[in-house]
Amino acid sequence: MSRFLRTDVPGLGPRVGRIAGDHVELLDHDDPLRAIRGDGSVVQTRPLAGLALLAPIEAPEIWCAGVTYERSRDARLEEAKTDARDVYALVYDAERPELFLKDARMRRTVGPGGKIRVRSDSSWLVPEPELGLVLGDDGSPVAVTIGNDVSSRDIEGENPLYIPQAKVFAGACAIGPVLAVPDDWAAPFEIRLRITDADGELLFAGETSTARMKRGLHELAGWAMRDNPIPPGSVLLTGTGLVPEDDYTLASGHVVRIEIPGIGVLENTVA
Ligand code: DO4
Ligand code: MG
Repeated sequence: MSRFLRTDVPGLGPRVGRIAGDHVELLDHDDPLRAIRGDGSVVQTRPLAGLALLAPIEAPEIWCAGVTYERSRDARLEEAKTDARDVYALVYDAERPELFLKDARMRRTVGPGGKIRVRSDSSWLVPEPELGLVLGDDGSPVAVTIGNDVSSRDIEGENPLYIPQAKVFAGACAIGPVLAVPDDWAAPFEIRLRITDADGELLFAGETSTARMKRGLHELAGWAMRDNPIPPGSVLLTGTGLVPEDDYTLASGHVVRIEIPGIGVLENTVA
């Protein structure tokens, strides 16, 4: 898999880098889609270790798919407080997926090491570790990354019409650490989640695989793009298959570590 990152180069500003073993070849531009196409010349080579990473792409929009795993459907049924809980079972089985706009212009999204946030009017918040698709010029996925769709379970559980408030708020999303171009788009990805508190005590650990996803990656991208001009470089998060136990809520100082082998580790602390 070829992999690309972004970092701030002193005197030059943000630049895309192509990872080559334990080094990074920094390019003469800051456009990850161009880098994926092979455009650009190398201006510097730096060791990968210790490089401060920026979000791997300034995504014009971030979209999310929901209830794409059985585990997510079951969690929504458990948290729902209204008679409207059927909507989750129905959307899991329907041809049309659930899709929602999570962010635009990176206003609510941080990169690797950035601080994610909780809502002041929610008492039950969780990280949602998800495979992210980077959409290219024609809307097809051209790369993958890791995403965290931070969500409020009590606000969504109160009424599904509150989903935009449960999902869209300052610090509610993280992406990174890199963009990876899969050699084989059909191969599944393992997704691992580990949450620790400020003292390093383990609060939750779990893993799943995109093989458990009910829908295909290109299928989701196709639905998102249907009659909808999503700009190139936007990211589509493909849903969560991991949900911490019901007594867990994100709190200040908690560290969320999401690993997808082949892409890397996205780690963020709650502000
Ligand atoms: O219906 C709520 C969205 C669920 C979601 O974000 C997910 O399954 O990842
Ligand atoms: Mg989600």
